[in-house]
Amino acid sequence: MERAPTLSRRSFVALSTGTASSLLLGTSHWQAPQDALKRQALPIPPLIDGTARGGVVTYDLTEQQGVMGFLPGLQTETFGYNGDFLGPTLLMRKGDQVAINVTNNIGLTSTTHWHGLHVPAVMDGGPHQRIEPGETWTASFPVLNRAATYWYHPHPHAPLGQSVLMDPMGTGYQVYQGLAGMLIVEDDTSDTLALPRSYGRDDIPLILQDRRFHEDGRLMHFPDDFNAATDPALRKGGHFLVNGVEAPLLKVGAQVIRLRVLNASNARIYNLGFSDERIFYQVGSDGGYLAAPVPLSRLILAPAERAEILVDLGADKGRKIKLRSFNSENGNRLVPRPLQDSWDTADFDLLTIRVKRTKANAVTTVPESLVTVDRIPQSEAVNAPSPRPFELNANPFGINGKRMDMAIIDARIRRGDTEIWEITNPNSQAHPFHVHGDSFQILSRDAVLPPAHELGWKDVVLVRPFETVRIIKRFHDYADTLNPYMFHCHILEHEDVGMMGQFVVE
Ligand SMILES: [Cu+2]
Repeated sequence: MERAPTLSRRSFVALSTGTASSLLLGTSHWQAPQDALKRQALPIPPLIDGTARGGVVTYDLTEQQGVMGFLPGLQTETFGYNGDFLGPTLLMRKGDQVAINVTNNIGLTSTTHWHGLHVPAVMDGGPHQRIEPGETWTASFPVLNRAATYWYHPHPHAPLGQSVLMDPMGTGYQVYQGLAGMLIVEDDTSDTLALPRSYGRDDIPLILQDRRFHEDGRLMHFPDDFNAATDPALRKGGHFLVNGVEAPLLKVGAQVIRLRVLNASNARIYNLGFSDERIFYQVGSDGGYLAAPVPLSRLILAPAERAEILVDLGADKGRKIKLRSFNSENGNRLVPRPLQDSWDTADFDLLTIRVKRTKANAVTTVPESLVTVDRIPQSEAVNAPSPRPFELNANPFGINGKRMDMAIIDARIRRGDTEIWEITNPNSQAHPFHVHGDSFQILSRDAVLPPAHELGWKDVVLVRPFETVRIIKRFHDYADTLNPYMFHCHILEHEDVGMMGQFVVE
């Protein structure tokens, strides 16, 4: 019997390395997502753990053009890394020195950003690390992050202009076309935890995305065929893809499974839960494990956020359970009425889980505790009495009254400092705020300690309408006065029109 690769070991066998196209390919036949019809199986992106050469673990990624069959009888032109859509899951080990070669074959200027990784700014893959068509860019860095689920995606910034939203050189366009992949870091701590760790068997990557199509199958980009008067100015849609397939089927054993959920949507916020209203357990947030599993019945996941959750299916053999987004419960609280589409306020299914027999060596219990999360003391911050302010502006889009300008450094931070940032959202729309460079911690939401599942390491925080959020972040290394890191809204259309800024550590 084929053995599933084990994430805790260096020596696992990559699942179908190099054959992303056979898994995430246009030969797939879309099936209407009704129970009467046969659902397509959830594709599992190939897992690659790199090639060790001379003390460096090397990964190769190619941004390329592809074709997918998302809709019956129609072909959709896409982009993907090493395949037609999305990309392989990169597995990294904390402490390793890695090099990632990224070749750009999409015919457009691009970049590739390691979302959540603690890397030098010049290796970050932000807007300044351009990869021109036909070129290869190599990012090399030591893996300093804790074990967690990270991801990678393009991060180009098109020059501001009237057509910036549909500019193929923007981040929103390139991610929507399919350029995104998961990145898993493991470390000595994760090795010791009694968590499901067989990639694709009981440790399942789930990349959530929504899409909207033209009648001929082309992906619809704002604003080419959107009606500006009635459509929200965002790339959203009513086709919900998980790992590139609409409403797929996952078969797992009657045991505890881990879902690594990544919201790789341009703009959609999900309110996750299960069709039978069961309790699930969040064990990890953007940048690490939580102190203990947090029982939840709902989990809001904003663009770019990740959550690792455990689902105990031990008593569910023979049952079917759906992972659903209960967006009807959001009402107008996250996306106000003029900006809503019907899926912002309706429930919809993302994934059907069919529970089979318990597999050998299955994890059958949810652990009581996980790791020690050292909360950064506020007294460590150099600016605790007056946190650095970030006001999110929506009319026009910007931060602190200013649109992103590639030539302007918006904040200079001293190496060695710990800072508190205060993010205020005076708008009726929620904005997921992301900071590059390393993980941070959330101190408060409207001066109140956040809930337990937000007390771990984060790199994106959803700032709700009229809310003030304080985060604390260390800037202890990688000084570079020339190369900035970004902070921005991770609604990609907002980022593209200028809801972004730059800071240097010096
Ligand atoms: Cu925004």
